[in-house]
Amino acid sequence: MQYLFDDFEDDTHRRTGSEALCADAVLLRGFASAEDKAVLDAVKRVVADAPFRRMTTPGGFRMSVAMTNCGPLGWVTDRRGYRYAAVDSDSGKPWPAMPQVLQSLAGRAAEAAGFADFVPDACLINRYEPGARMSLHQDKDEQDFGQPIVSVSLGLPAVFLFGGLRREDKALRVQLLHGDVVVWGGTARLRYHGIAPLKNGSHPLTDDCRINLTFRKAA
Ligand code: MD3
Ligand code: FE
Repeated sequence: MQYLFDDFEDDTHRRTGSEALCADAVLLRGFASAEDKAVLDAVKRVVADAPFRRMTTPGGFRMSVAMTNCGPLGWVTDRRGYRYAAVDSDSGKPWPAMPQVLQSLAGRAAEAAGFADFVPDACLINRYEPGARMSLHQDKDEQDFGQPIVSVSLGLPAVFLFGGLRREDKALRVQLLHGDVVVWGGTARLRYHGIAPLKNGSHPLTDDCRINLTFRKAA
């Protein structure tokens, strides 16, 4: 009878279900909702070992989004460039291991979107406070663009900007809500994307912020 309940939720609250954002990008509405507390607990454990920090771009700008990582590799930026690194330069230690609940969620979401056996080696964790934004960019620091990226949104809602393969292409806007998961693969993998400045708000599980996790196969 699970499907009846799922349909009920779709039709009355739009909390679950999947929709294609474009070719090869699947939005799984509410896919992480049932495990939101376990996911946020896992994030807390990571952050205890590798605190959020605002990194510097190669051009010398301090990012408004605070970041940390877990897994064998972590995405970093500094004056030397963007790259994946095995060591957190703030602590001199490897990034914290990827909690099983996070690895499992990413694998199940990829599977639901048609990517079997997705095993991420990097999870970038972004924290947006009101006003924080991410300008249009491509994710191209990974070695194999045939591997998808899975993103999980928690806490305050954000407007996701979703462009084309060229920076000039007009960006569509879609709201990402607590519990939403998006899987980007195939032709969507190199689309420009970003996040509009976060609006003020309060969420029962994250207070005044939005947390986004992106799972990648970087190496
Ligand atoms: C489309 N993060 O960390 S997640 C990033 O909400 C990043 O924090 C945003 O862009 C955030 O690089 C957006 C959605 C997302 C992530 C990766 C993508 C969309 C993507 C890679 C390719 C195409
Ligand atoms: Fe990105």
